Parts: sequence; structure tokens; C-alpha cells
Amino acid sequence: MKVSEVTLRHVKMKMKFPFTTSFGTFQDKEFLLLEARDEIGMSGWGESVAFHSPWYNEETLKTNWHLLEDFIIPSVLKKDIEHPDEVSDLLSFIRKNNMAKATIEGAVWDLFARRKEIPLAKALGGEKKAIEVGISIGIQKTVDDLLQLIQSFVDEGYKRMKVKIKPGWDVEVLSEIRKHFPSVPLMADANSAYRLEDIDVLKALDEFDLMMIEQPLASDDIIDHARLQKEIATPICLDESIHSAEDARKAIELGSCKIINIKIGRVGGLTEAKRIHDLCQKHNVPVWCGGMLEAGIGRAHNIALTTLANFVMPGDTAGSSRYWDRDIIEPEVVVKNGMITVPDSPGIGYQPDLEAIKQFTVFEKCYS
Ligand code: OSB
Ligand code: MG
Repeated sequence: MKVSEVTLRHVKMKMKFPFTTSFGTFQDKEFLLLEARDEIGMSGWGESVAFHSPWYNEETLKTNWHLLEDFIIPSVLKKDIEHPDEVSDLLSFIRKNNMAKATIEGAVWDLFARRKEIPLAKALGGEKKAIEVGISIGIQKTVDDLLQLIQSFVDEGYKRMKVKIKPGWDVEVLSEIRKHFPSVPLMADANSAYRLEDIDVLKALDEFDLMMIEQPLASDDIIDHARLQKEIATPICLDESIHSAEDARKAIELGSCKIINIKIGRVGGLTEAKRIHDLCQKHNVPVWCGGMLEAGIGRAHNIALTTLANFVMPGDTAGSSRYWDRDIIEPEVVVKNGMITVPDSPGIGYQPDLEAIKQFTVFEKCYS
């Protein structure tokens, strides 16, 4: 197969609610969509998870556009590609910029599966027919607001609650949650808001029977996380620190974490995501699929990846209606009793809603 034409779109959507993490607040979601067309006129779709600002990692929608336009698209266009695993080889001369790489790699995976007339999940080797879903809840104005939100998501059936924490919004908040929801599956995500010196606070969290604490320390660290893991009972899950299977190998060897959150964009694509999955499986390290507040295309890729066997914990793959009044795929992603039924149609299993995409597109450019 050959990618003979690529359309890159800058899309702007508004989330239903502001989402606050330890590093900032999102509501306007601007991102890139990539449509790759092959020599027989079929299309595959990818979504970049880079945000407008470089606060989760160093990439932004503009750096992604630059990398895609000047390096990535020219390296993939017109090349003979037997299998999507080859895309990461074509791009291996480019250091990092994983989210930009994953954008086209995801589109090639979708295209590959559509041409074979199989679901992307199957192309990846996934077997689950349905996946468990958790929800990630941002920092709220008051603890009461948070408790009410948790109640509504418990009522909707979400399989685990993840709350964002930061210094000053941690021990008391989690203690209140546990008072009201003594046995709900609960975890906390700090997005790197703490330092090893904060160890007393992090030790205090052991009291709340958390499934895990996600990325408590620096976004580029695996050394201090290993020291911290020796001191606390709560399993550490790494998110920001893991960019590759090599990173995962080192983190597991050092004991920096007991669980890994896999995000396709952060690791440079589905091929690398699968490698990390396989490595973790070999080492009995459970994984789950993280979220980047994706619209439907990115969400569909996450669902397909989650069908692999070692995704044994609920992911952050909430339904479309959690984020959007109108998503960009048809049908929308629906969560019922905390589960998503994996689509069995070819490729990502959902159709891009071209009318919605047109409505949300700010700028587009075609490369051939
Ligand atoms: O750390 O997992 C994270 C959102 C934006 C940036 C980073 C993260 C998140 C989430 C939201 O936790 C997950 C989602 O609902 O997509
Ligand atoms: Mg996280």
C-alpha cells in the first residue's frame, strides 16, 4: 500500500466543561486531524493528541504541524508500506516528536485495517469484545462539587474514578472521597506536581486504599520514582515518564512503577504502544490506556488498543458525551454500565463525521 495524499486539518472543538490538572485548565480543544489516502482512494484517519500549549509535554499542535509538513509526511508519502509497523522505521531518523509521529502512524494503521476489511483491534492482535472504562475527573472549585461529580459517574457505571491531585488538593480531598465512597475503585493523578521532599504527603495517601498514584514526581524522572516506590505502599503508575519500550524496561528494572499508563501519542504510535504492552505483560506489569481528552478518532484508536490482553485495568476512554455535544465520528462512543462494546467494522470501527469535521476545521492543507 502507498499513502499518495494526506490532508492535515487544524480542528477546534469546545469541551462541555473546563478540565483542570495540576499544570493547567483546558476547555477549548485545538488539535490536528490527519487523513491519509491511498492509491485506490481509501482513507485512514489519525488524531494528534498534542495540545495547544506545551504543558503536558514539549509538543504542541504547531510543532506537530511543522514536523508533519516538513519531515514526517514527506518521509511516508509514496513509500511502499507492507505493514504499519514500518512507519516507525521510516520515521526513526527523527528524534522524539512522538505525538506528531503517532498522528500519521495511526492513520496508516486505520487504512491498513480498512483495506484488509478487519477491525483495527484485530489487526493489533486484540481479542476483547468489550472494554472496561474509568473516568478522569479534574480539580474542582470545591470538594462538594467533586463529590457530586463522583456520585454521577458512579451512577453512570464507570468502573473506576481517577481524581487529579496537587499540593493543597490531596489528603483532605481523598479523605472526604473515602468517607462518602468507602469502596469505590479510586486512584489519583498528580501530573508531576510533587517532589521527593513531599514524601510525607505521599505516604499519607497510603491510607486511602488507592489502586495507584499516577506520575507523582517529575515528568522526566524514573530515579526518584524508584526511591519513592520503596517508601510507599500505593502502587506508582507512570504516565509522562514513559516514551518507549526502552523507557518501560528501565523503569521496570529500577522499580520506578508497578503499573504503566500507555498513551499512543506519548509513545509515538500503536506499534510502540504494543511493544510496551508486550514487555509489561512479560514482566507481570499491568497496563491501562490513558486519555488526552481526545475527540472520536483518537478515542477509537484507544479503544482498539485496549482490546490487547494485558490492558487489565479500566482506561480513561470515557464516552463521547462526557466531553462533546457533538463528536466527529458516527456512531459516537457509548459507555454502558462502564463498558464500551468494541466495534467490529473495519479500521477504527467508527466513521468520521465529515460534516462535523468540516464545521470544526479552522484550516486545512493537502499534501501529495
Ligand atoms: O495525565 O492522564 C493525564 C488530560 C490531559 C492531559 C493529561 C491527562 C489527562 C487526563 C484526562 O487525565 C483523560 C481523559 O479523559 O481523556
Ligand atoms: Mg496522567
